[in-house]
Formats: sequence, structure tokens, C-alpha cells
Amino acid sequence: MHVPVVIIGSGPAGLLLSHLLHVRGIDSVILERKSRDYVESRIRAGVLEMGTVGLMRDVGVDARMNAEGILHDGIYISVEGKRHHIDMKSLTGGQTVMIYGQTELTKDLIAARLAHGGDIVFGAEDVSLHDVESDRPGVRYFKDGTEYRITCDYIAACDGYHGVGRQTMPKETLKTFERVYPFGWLGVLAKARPAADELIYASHSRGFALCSMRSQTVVRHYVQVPIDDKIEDWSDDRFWHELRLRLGAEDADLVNEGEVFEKSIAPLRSFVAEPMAHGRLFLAGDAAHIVPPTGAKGLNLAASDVHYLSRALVARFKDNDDTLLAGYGVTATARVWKAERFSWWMTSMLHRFGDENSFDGRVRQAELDYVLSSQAGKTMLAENYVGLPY
Ligand code: RFL
Ligand code: PHB
Repeated sequence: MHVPVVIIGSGPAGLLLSHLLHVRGIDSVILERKSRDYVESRIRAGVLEMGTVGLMRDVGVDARMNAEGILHDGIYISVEGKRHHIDMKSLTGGQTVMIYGQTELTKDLIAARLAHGGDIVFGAEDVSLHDVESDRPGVRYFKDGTEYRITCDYIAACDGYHGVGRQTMPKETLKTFERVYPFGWLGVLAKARPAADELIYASHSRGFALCSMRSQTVVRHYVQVPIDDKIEDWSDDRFWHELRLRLGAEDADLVNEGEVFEKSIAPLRSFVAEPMAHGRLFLAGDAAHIVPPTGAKGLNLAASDVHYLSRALVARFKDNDDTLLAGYGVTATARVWKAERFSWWMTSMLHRFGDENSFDGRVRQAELDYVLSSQAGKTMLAENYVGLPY
């Protein structure tokens, strides 16, 4: 079997890429290690930039998102219990973000891909990539004990941080950059009304907290926890109590409690791998970079990568023009580093590092003070949060 493009991974990057190619008449196969059920029940991001919303519209998978997604014009930043509003819409000349869960976006993309006759192989085990430096690369995988081989023109590794794509790249050409933070986020999903009309990012001496939402009846809240905390350490009561404390006395009552139906701890990490291409292998999304979630950029970066990659593949297949493909790594990486910077900055500014009585701690407090009192500071935050242009 031969297909123009083999895509590894059916997360947002792989699914969107296969749709973007499909609408331009280019066939692809997606190989996904997990089951459809597993992929559709993973709980992750919740904030979409308008660029991501636009890509969903371009591939015609935006009906449910338009009906159920919630547009937000701004965010709140709470500092030691005092809430400030960042009016992103007025600061950016009219831009907003949309609240729509990654889980829902993934379900929509899978359903639409299959409805259009798309080929997604779930449960593809031991995927390996071959001859990526030749002009006829291939992949091999096993499904239900049977071995399969596919040749292709290009391979897109959209297989996340632990995927096989980046690992296939020669060690001597790959340069990685990493920062690991000394804390994680404990996140819960609960059946409750949102704390406010928009997200609240709270910086407090007890640690960072975030009140987010998925709908008017489901909330997604987080608190910063030490990296070695265990989920068993956090009863629901302890979580709600801690969240209230971090919002401060005046705002504590904004928190509406409800049945917690998901609870997990995620570590925070910044990571970039360069280059994002080797021979006929291209990396996109978490396969090439990780951001801490404070800037809400992970999913949106996956989307911008596949925007650049699909455009480059279309130029190659439709116009026989390789220029954009040759420049993919450089183009995508430039936007990636700006989102890395923003996510690192938001994380550094809003979390507690246990050094508040040192020079670094005081500088962090001054930075927050400055940003919230300066039009220029707020504008910088707003234009990065809504997403830099493609
Ligand atoms: P994904 O979504 O990880 O999808 C990769 C897919 O590849 C499959 N795969 C393989 N398939 C075949 N063979 C292999 N060898 C394979 N190895 C892996 C995987 O099963 C999976 O289906 O990457 P993608 O598409 O690049 O999308 C990126 C986003 O998912 C990610 O950036 C965000 O969700 C990050 N993230 C968050 N971002 C936010 O903006 N806000 C958040 O609140 C937020 N929470 C999170 C997160 C990521 C998490 N991870 C990675 C564990 C919470 C968690 C727990
Ligand atoms: C979420 O709703 O899961 C969410 C929102 C904003 C973030 C991170 C996560 O910055």
C-alpha cells in the first residue's frame, strides 16, 4: 500500500492535518497506538485561539464548536485575593478566545474524518519509521498480531512527547531545550457552575490557582501542588478549601462546589526539539515541543504547526513546489519559541517558587505589579494570550 502522507498519532495535530490535506484532495492514513475510546476520553486543554477556531472552520468541522463553545473577551488575574480584569478584546483590537474542550474537538475531528471515509487505524502497535532520508519512506506497524507496511511520500509525526517520530531522528542532528518546573497542577473536573464569566488566574502566597470551565455546568479548576504530591493526598474537600483560600476572602464564595468526576496531577515542563524536520519526516505538536499550561498554548501550537505543514504539503503536491516544505522547521519554530517564551513567563510570574524572600521572588512580584498597572504590559499579555498571527 502507498499513500502520499502517513500521519502518526490521532491527537489534535494529526487529526487536523489529515482534514487540512483531505480538503485539498491529498490522501493520508493516521496510525494511532491507542483505542478510539481512549483517545476520545483524554482530558486536556480548554482554550482555543481564533487561529485554531479558523482551522476548524476551514475543514468544515465547526458546527458543534460554534453552538457549544463559549467566547471570552478577557481573563481575570487575581493577586493575593484582589482581582484585575484583562480586557483582551479591547487591548487587541477585537480578538477573543473560545472555551471548547480538547476532548470535544478531538471527538468532532474523528467523527468527521471517518464520515468522509478517512482512514484512522486505532490500536496500531510498534509503529516504526523507515528510510526517512530517502524519497520513498515507509512505516511498519502491527495490529491484532498482523504486520502491516505502508510506503509514502512524507511522514508527519504528530505522536506527542513520548512518540516514535522524534526518537527516529538521528541524535547528532537533534538539539533539545528543556526546563522542568518544581511543581505540578492538580486539576479537577466537576459538575458545578463556573466561578466567574471568564477564567481566573490566581497568584497567591499559598500558590497558583486557575478557575476554568468547560460549559455553564462543568468546571475545570487547578491548584499548583508540589511535584511529589500524590492524588490520594487531595480529598475533594481539601481541594475546594485550598482553591477558596487562593482566591482570597472576597472571592472565595465565587467557587461553586459540585461532584468531582476527574482528578489528576500533571507535571509542568518547557521543551523544544530542533529541527522539526529530517529528510521526509516532519514533527508537529507535542512531538516537537511542550509548554506549561499556564499560557493555554499546547493545543494551539499543535494547530499552528499543522497549518504550516499542510500548506507546505499542498504546495508540494499541487504545485510541485518544495520551498515551503524546506522552510517548515524554521517557520514553525519561530512561532513555537514565542509561545514557549509566553508560557514560561506566565508560569514564572504567577506561580510560587518558594523564594519570595530572595531577589528572584521580589522581581516576580514587581513584574506582576508592573504588568497589571501598565497599558503596555497588559497589551503584551493580551496579544500573546489570544495568539500571535500565523
Ligand atoms: P497528543 O494530543 O499527545 O496526541 C498524540 C497522539 O499520538 C499517539 N501516539 C502514537 N501513535 C502511534 N504510535 C506511537 N508510537 C505513538 N505515540 C503516541 C498518542 O496516543 C496520541 O493520541 O499531541 P498533539 O496532537 O500534538 O496535541 C497536543 C495537545 O494534546 C497538548 O499540547 C495539550 O493537550 C497540552 N496540555 C494542555 N494544553 C493546554 O493548552 N491546556 C491544558 O490544560 C493542558 N492540559 C496537556 C494538559 C497535556 C497533558 N499531557 C500531555 C499528558 C494535560 C495533560 C495531562
Ligand atoms: C483548561 O480549561 O483546562 C485550561 C484553561 C486555561 C489554561 C490551562 C488550562 O491556561
